[in-house]
Amino acid sequence: YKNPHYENGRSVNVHLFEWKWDDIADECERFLGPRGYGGIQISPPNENVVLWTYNRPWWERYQPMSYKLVTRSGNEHQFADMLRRCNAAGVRIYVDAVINHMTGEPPENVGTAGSTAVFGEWYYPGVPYTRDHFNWPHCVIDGMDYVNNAFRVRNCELVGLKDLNQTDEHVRNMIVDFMNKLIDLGVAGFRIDAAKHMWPEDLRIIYNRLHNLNTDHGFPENARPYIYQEVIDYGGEAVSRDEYTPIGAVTEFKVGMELSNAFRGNNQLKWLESWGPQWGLLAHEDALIFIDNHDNERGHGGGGGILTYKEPRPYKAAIAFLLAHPYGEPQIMSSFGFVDSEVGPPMDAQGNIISPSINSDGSCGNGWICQHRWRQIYAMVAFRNVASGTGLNNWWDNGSNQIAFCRGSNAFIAINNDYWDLNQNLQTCLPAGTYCDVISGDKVNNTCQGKSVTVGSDGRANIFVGATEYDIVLAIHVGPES
Ligand code: LM2
Ligand code: CA
Repeated sequence: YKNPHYENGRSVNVHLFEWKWDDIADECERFLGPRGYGGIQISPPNENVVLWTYNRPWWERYQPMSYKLVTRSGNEHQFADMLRRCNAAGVRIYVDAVINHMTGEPPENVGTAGSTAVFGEWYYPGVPYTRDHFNWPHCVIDGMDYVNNAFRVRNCELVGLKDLNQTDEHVRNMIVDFMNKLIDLGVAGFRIDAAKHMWPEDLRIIYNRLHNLNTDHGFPENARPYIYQEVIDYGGEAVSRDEYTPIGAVTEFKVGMELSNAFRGNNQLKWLESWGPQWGLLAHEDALIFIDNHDNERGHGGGGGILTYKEPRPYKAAIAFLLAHPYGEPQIMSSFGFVDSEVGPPMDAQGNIISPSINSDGSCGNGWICQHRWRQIYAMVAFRNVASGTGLNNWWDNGSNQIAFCRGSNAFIAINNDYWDLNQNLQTCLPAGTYCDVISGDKVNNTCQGKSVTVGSDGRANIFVGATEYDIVLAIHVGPES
């Protein structure tokens, strides 16, 4: 369950938050496939409650009404078409699986597929679930439970969302049928939403009943779905991330916290020489890593203090380090712009999501940020692909916030987070030649639009990253883009 089953030569999972299935299919063919991205996390594909009361917030999608594949992102036909097209383009799809709970008791009770619920009866006919399928006695998690009561964290309600009992056979069957339907349609795996709130023993049983990935979509025989479980664990809680690593991969939230801290200048970059488990992080093969996710990007999920697209200079540098370093399985966020942390994606008066437009410079419009289309980010996806299979070597630092390292003899990166220029003759580990710095500009018609670096026969080059430059990163590699 810890292999994302990327196609050869690909890496990096991008969360296309609230995107529509038709738009994702287009993006696979016109951008993500050609640029070497490995996969996409999509928003929950199953029916959720419609909340006009709050002007269709993004979080309505974390309130399931049924497992029918009808949401603002599209219907089942569009979902299946996306899977065909993205898998054909070499890009995998991972589903955000909301299986801990059903919708709570919001002021409305009609779902995106038209299903209704009788909240007072715990009755969800669209599945169906009845009273017997939820945890009893009814209770709601409070703040102290996270510190000292794992039972209540798992068997009481998360913010009033009706808490399913995954120990019940009917509940297991409904969840397994839902997930197997998605696997048969061609998905490569799942983000398990709110995994902390479910018992690892129950999850293990559910995972073991899942089908192998669909070989018609290019997956190898006997391939198990990739499973990354959302467990927020900064330490000191009754539920630990380590309870979940025996059954699948786990989100490592400490990565975003530590790298945000460092790239904000609150910890020296030189310490990153020991980046990885020595920092108290999960083992490499267990860790799904990211700077920001859809919750902490907007101060939800106990988040905050995390770098986001709103602080682009340190954010891009933190992502560059995340992608350049071999540790963990990286994911990047692709957002819509927001001021209000509750507001949903760009939409028209009827509540239909407005597609991102694509500007002539490749960036997105209509309110979409599309970090995955930022040169400094897609260039580092190519860097990671070129560096695949190599280790980290020739670490250099200046004793404070200037660092550089090689990935085998395939790729080299330098980062300057000091207030003075980085100007050094460094070992790049690359064959002699002239390379384009992929951060400061694309290579067009064999010409660098940004900086270039000349590597001598000894592998050394003069590396310059000025303190006031637009970006604080320089990256070169043996791939065609550099
Ligand atoms: C998650 N991971 O464990 C998701 O990443 C996170 O985005 C979800 O919360 C949460 N768990 C449940 O799946 C979001 C959002 C909450 C929101 C819930 C449900 O962060 O604010 O809660 O989705 O939509 C909202 C209201 C809350 C209300 C609740 C139930 O904000 O005040 O509680 O709905 O009606 C009474
Ligand atoms: Ca639960």
